[in-house]
Amino acid sequence: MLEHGSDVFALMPVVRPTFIIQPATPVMALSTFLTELDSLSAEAAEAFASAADQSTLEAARVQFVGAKSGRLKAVQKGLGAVDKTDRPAAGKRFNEVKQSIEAAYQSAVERLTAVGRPTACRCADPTIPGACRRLGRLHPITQTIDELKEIMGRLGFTAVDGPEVEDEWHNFVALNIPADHPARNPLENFYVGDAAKPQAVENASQPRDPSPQPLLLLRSQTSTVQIRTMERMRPPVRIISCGRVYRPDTADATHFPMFHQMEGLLVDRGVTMADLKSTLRLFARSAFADDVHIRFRPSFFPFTEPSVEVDMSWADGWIEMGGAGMVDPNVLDAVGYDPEEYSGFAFGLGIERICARRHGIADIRELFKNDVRFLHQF
Ligand code: FA5
Repeated sequence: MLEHGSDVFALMPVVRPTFIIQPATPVMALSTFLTELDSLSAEAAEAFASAADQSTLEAARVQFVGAKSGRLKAVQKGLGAVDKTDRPAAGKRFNEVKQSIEAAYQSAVERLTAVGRPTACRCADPTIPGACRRLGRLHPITQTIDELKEIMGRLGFTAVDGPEVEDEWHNFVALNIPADHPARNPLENFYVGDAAKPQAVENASQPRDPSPQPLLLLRSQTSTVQIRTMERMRPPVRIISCGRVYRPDTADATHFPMFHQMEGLLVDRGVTMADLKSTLRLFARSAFADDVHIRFRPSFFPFTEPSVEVDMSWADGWIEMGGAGMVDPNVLDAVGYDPEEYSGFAFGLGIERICARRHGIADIRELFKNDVRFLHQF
């Protein structure tokens, strides 16, 4: 037994250190290591993807990721031979390749397992959420038209339609627009056919165009429907007509070459301008809000006398919404109404401007881009 404090080393034999000369570890270039890794990765992916049955897959697994003699293991050992400074980069790439080889193996396992499953299980899985169908909706202009019809219906106006391809009689002549009026200029309209052809009828005092093929155009205003309605009805008349009209206008924030108008027409005994204004005021309050103001500005339309521009205003200024006036006696005459007995008012409002104002749309061109992200808001 040794005494506490005795010098234990004094009892041990002196061991002289032996120096064994080890062969130096060969240094592997990083590029060589990475090339080896890449080809291993490609070969393993190919082997797993092409394995047609479980036993081929198992053989590939042992070859590439086998714990003892798998090729991945062998490459991992080579990591130690990579120069110390390159080792972090080599290790990082090794881990990535290892994960991708394991993922390739896993997907091969799933593929071969699925092959063995009964077909019925593969096509009907009631736990998978259904495909969500996006619901469509009406275009904001169509929604606005529906609301305008509803409002005017409550004021006693019936909605009627008219054709978009019109003859000159309904678009101009019966509306008291003579042949030399600038509104009939071919450059101001979309004529269908030869607009240079001389017309049989130039104004309403002549008999109606007897030719079987009158000159046609895309209607430039819904006022055409005033004529078509009065031709087939006797007073009292109380209609609106909403639809497309076409003009070669340059598109900007408030104009488009195709747009929509709401035409209104009321013909009866004793109709006055006061009826026109109260009707438009009632309409505006229903379509917008109680704080809307209405202003009539003197204007000229060949088919109304007197004629006005209808402006509406909110806190931020006046906007022109349309034209209006008392139906011109010449127009009543052209459709066979007695102007001594009947009077009437008419108006035509721009539906894009109404829609834009209701929804705070700054530029009416947005309405026609057909961008569902925009349209879906309404
Ligand atoms: C007319 O079209 C007349 N037919 C209105 C009328 C009817 C007057 C009945 C008298 C009696 P005007 O060209 O001003 O009028 O057009 C009426 C409204 O249509 C304009 O105030 C505007 O709101 C709208 N509008 C006109 N051009 C365009 C366009 N290019 N794009 C969008 N809206 C337009």
